[in-house]
Amino acid sequence: MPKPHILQMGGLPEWDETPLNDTYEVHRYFDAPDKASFLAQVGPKIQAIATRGDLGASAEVIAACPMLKIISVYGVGYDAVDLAACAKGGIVVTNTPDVLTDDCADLALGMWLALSRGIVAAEAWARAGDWARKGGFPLQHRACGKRAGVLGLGRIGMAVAQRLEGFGMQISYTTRTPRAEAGSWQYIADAKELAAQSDVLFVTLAATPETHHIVDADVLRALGPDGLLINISRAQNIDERALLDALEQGRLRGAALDVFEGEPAPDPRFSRLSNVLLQPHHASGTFETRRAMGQLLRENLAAHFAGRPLLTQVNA
Ligand code: 8YV
Repeated sequence: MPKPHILQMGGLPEWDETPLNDTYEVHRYFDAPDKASFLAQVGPKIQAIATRGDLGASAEVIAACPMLKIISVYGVGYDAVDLAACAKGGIVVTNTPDVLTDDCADLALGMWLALSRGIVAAEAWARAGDWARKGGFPLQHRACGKRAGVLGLGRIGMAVAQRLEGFGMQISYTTRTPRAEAGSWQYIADAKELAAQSDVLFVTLAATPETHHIVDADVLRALGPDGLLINISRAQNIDERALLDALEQGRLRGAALDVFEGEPAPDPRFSRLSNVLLQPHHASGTFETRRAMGQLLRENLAAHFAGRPLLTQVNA
């Protein structure tokens, strides 16, 4: 049986690359020096795309693959996949939910604690000998027992909120409609109102056209000069320029960010700030989770080619 042809948009760990290469005729888009001529050459053969959450698949790539039937995303977020182009071409999209929820929530909590308590600067203080030279590290603000706003109470937002309960936080959340599972957590319909009632705002929303810049200058103003912002979702949920202005002008105490508009090269304005904690988009980056994500990506492809129901399809 000839192997199906798939287009791979970005690098994956060796433990995924090997089985993919064993099963499929893999065409490595990310290695091609001239993407346009590569697509023109291999596009007509492509039956499936294997991509990552951060890379997705553009309308241009999809249009170059007339035989394409499935896009399997390594990641829960599929905002970088052109869903309109998929709908037009009858292409199904799958993602990797659930398997990454706990690690993403863990990193969100870790980022919040590190930012609140100045853990990164304190480590440098101890390491560089400032402790002996200058004395104790400057006092920081308490993290626990404050008001937390969770913007987006999906799987990851829920896991973040559950962890925050252990820190004695008063939890409020914003979603389109109140969630029965939220128990005693306070539902606040509006993002600006949520920010006004929060000391720390966790952004855990899936990115859609409706959530674009949902955290704008007004929301940041409502969070206020004592507020902290944590983003483990997508950069486009935040107006990054408004955030940088607020941070530079001391209108926000701090931000911890795992995602950036220009990633993998964040705006250099971020690096000049001492009130930020910057992370390289690795909320799902553990061996355990990445292995499970790769397996789910491959299982969705295998189900498609065997004519079985897909495990985690996201579009109709
Ligand atoms: C990954 C992600 O970092 O799940 C997502 O939506 O963005 C992440 O899990 C990414 O897909 C791996 O490159």
